[in-house]
This record gives sequence, structure tokens and C-alpha cells, in this order.
Amino acid sequence: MAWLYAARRITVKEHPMYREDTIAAISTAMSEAGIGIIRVSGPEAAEVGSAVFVRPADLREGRRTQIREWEPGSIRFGYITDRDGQVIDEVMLSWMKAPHSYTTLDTVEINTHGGLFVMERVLELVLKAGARLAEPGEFTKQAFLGGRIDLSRAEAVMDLIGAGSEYARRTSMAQLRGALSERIRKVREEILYETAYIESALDDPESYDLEGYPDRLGAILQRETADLEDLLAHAEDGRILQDGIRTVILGRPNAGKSSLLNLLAGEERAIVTEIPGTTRDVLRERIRLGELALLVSDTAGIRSTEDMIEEMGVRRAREAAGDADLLLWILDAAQPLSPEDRQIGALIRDRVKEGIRCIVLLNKQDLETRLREEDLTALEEIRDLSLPLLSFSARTGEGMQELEETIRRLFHADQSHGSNEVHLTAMRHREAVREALEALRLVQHSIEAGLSEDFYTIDLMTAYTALGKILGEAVEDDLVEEIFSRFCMGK
Ligand SMILES: Nc1nc2c(ncn2[C@@H]2O[C@H](COP(=O)(O)OP(=O)(O)OP(=O)(O)O)[C@@H](O)[C@H]2O)c(=O)[nH]1
Ligand SMILES: [Mg+2]
Repeated sequence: MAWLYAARRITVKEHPMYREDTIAAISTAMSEAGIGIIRVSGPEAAEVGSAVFVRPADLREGRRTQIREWEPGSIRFGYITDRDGQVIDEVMLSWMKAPHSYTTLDTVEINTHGGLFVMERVLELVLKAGARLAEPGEFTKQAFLGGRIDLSRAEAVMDLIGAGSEYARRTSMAQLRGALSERIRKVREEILYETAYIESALDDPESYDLEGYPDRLGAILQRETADLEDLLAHAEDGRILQDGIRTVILGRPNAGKSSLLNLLAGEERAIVTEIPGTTRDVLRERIRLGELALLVSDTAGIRSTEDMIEEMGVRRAREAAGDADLLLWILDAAQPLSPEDRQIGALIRDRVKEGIRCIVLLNKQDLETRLREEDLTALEEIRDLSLPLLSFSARTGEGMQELEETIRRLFHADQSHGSNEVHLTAMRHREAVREALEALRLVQHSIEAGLSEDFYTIDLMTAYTALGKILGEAVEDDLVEEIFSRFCMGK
């Protein structure tokens, strides 16, 4: 049966993409630093290491150092020498024996002094000794082909390196440790079990009874589709939180938009004056708010104006609002509502109806206020949207805590804790889940239509294969190449 082959784990040597090469690269940053690491991985790693590295005692006695004889997991001091015996650097060298290494293959790591020239000289010697220069992501690819991690976990390595917030770090780490894989694997195992049951019953009707089975299968599928739908429902939030929430500050001139940006950034990024129309262009800043990352745009205050430059700024503000995940509408609470506020209210309404989230900040609470919450909730343009309203002061920082909490709540950032810490951040994963869902729904239709059991198995296997793509089973080699090529060098 074909599905049995798909379910079997193939080992690295059987994999069509496996190459017997020993590869090497500088794994630390290509800049000056205290240390630099040159990683060598593959069947000849120990021999390549021994060709360039010598321990002090061996050097004195004119012997080569035999790394392969060391205890696995050991790290030793010594010199990197070139062919003429000239010492290039003093290093620490660690030896990890297959399969207990990052790549699952024999691995040597050379900790050199972190000068660019030094690292490159050492790498050059390593390559002369028989290693091939690694491609970007190739060490992680070895780990994948070696069966140590599946594809979703390999992708998480890249996300973890790129993580720009505590939130992103936590979800990538959960995925790296296999949270997503586990959840997907559980669903797949159930599907496989049911398929096997149906096939056995069809082969051997005397030992297996299919009486009442469709109902039982229907109940299982109901639970599974609900589980996958739940994953999809939170996928978009997951992506937004991972990349950083694109946040646009809107409001009429002088409301305090630039002051808010400065408060969030913790420094004076934008010019703040008491003159309305100070900000003309869109200003973007990457900001960390607690565990979240925000990509904040400060915009020109929205009003009708004769000033051509300001008018262009207003147009850009409107455009930015269309391209946001979150709008922060800031109002000057020391002033009563104005026609411009209603204009902005209309703009907000249109965006919110498109699914963009919005928080309203009643700013300047440190002054005597002339604008109350009721005035806003009564505002025709936004009355039925039930937007969160917060009292705020960009001067004193009042309301910052609530702002952070409200953002977390709107993007379900807290649900990534505990059992729900799985987020489908990659488009590739979402498509696979969608495909699987579609197939499982077809099975449900077949059950409802009273079709015979052999109709179920094809769609069940489609769902099984679709979910396997997340783990990297049954994916095209091209896709694997594509995914790893997005990695950085040396990982
Ligand atoms: N008292 C008080 N003043 C504030 C507060 N927030 C902003 N201001 C003042 O309001 C004025 C306008 O602030 P900005 O941040 O420049 O306002 P803006 O919305 O960026 O204005 P434009 O760029 O002109 O659209 C400045 O004088 C700020 O110091 C606040 O919370 N309390
Ligand atoms: Mg401004």
C-alpha cells in the first residue's frame, strides 16, 4: 500500500537529496567579534579537522592530532596550522560524533578569534583539506535529511533567528521543539488508523465489522476538522504577531500623534510642536511594546488644507490606513469633537469593516477634558463598531499599560500560551491545512450521502498527504531547496 511507504521514515542515506559531502562554513556573523565559529559537518569532518588542527603536545612531538579518537562531545585547545606548519590561530575545537550533533552527521566546530581575516583564512584551510563550502541553510538541511527534525521544525530555526520580539521567539521556539509537528502528527495518525481499518475491513469482512462505522468516523472527523479550523482561524494573527503589527496612528492635527510615537519609541523620533500640521510625511519606526513588536507609522493630521505639501501628507495617511493591521485613532480630549473627527470616524469605519482593528485613544487626559467617552460612543460614524476606548496621555504615559493589554487581546497574543501555543505562521502550512480540511469535508459528505466505505479512503489519504507536507513528507525536492535557500549562511 502506497500510504505505508509514505508513513515510513526514510534515513538520510536513502534520501534522494542526500550527498556524501563534508561541508563547512563560518557559522557566526560576518563581522568582527570576540570569537568566530567555523563548522564542519559530514562523514569526513574529523579528518578535515585533523588536517588543520594540532594540539600543543602533538605539535612539539611532530605528530598530527587524531580527532576521531577523542571522546565524542569533547572540546580541546590547539592551533590551526597551514601546510607549512605556520600557526594561523589559537583555537578551541569541539568534536561531535554522529548522530549526536546539530546536523546528525560527524561535526567539528572550530572556535577561532573572531576577526574576519582570521575566520576566512581558517575556512580556506578547511576547504583545502577536503570540505566543500556549505550552501545557506545546508547544516539545517542535513539535520532534516538525517531525520532529526521535520520540515516545520527546520523552518522554525529560521524564524527563531529572525525573531524580533519575545512573542516571535516564544512561538518559534515552540515550533522548533515540535509543538506544531506534534499536533499535526496526532491528526495524521488518526487518519491513518481509520484508513487502515477501512481497508482491512474491505479486505477481510469476516474479521472486521463496518456496522455503524460511518457514524463513528463522522464523529472523529468532526473533532479533527474543528481542530484544524481552529488552527486556521488563529493563523492570520500568528503571522501578524510574528512579523510585527503594522500600526498606523491617525488623528486630526495636534491631537498628539507624534507625541504617541515618541512615547512608544522611548525617544524623540518625530518633531512635536503646538502648531497643527507639523508632521507632513509618514514616519515609520519599529517598536517593542512588552512582548510585542509594532511597526508604527506616524502620519500627517487629517484635515482639509490648502497647503499642497500637507495635502500630500494627508493622502499618504489615508493610504497607510488601508495597509495596516491596527489603527490607533488619537483624539485631543481637551477639545470638543470637530467635523474633522467625524471625517476620520468615517475613514475608520470603512477600514474596520474591512477587518482592520482599531483602538481609540482619548489623549491629553492630564488637561481639563472637553470630550467624554459618551460623545464618542454616540458618534454616528462609529456607533455600531464597539471600538475599544482608552483614556490616555502622551505626556504622562497614562493608559500605556491598557494600550498594550488591549493590543494583546485584539490579536489573541495570550492564547499562544499553554496548549494553544501553536500558530500556523507560514503560508505553506496554512495551505496544507486548508487542503486537508477540504478533503476531510469530502469524506463527511460521502458519509452523509451514504456512499460505501471505499469512497472514504481516497479523500482520507489526500488529507494525510496534505498534512504531511507540513512535516516535509511527500514534498517536492524543489520546495525543500527553496525553503533552505532562505536561510542565512552557516546555519
Ligand atoms: N498636555 C498634553 N499635551 C500633549 C499631549 N500629547 C500631545 N500634547 C501636545 O500637543 C501638541 C501637538 O502634539 P503632536 O504630537 O505634535 O501632535 P500631532 O498629532 O503629531 O500633530 P500634527 O503632526 O500637526 O498632525 C504638542 O504641543 C504636544 O506637546 C498630552 O497628552 N498632554
Ligand atoms: Mg505630528
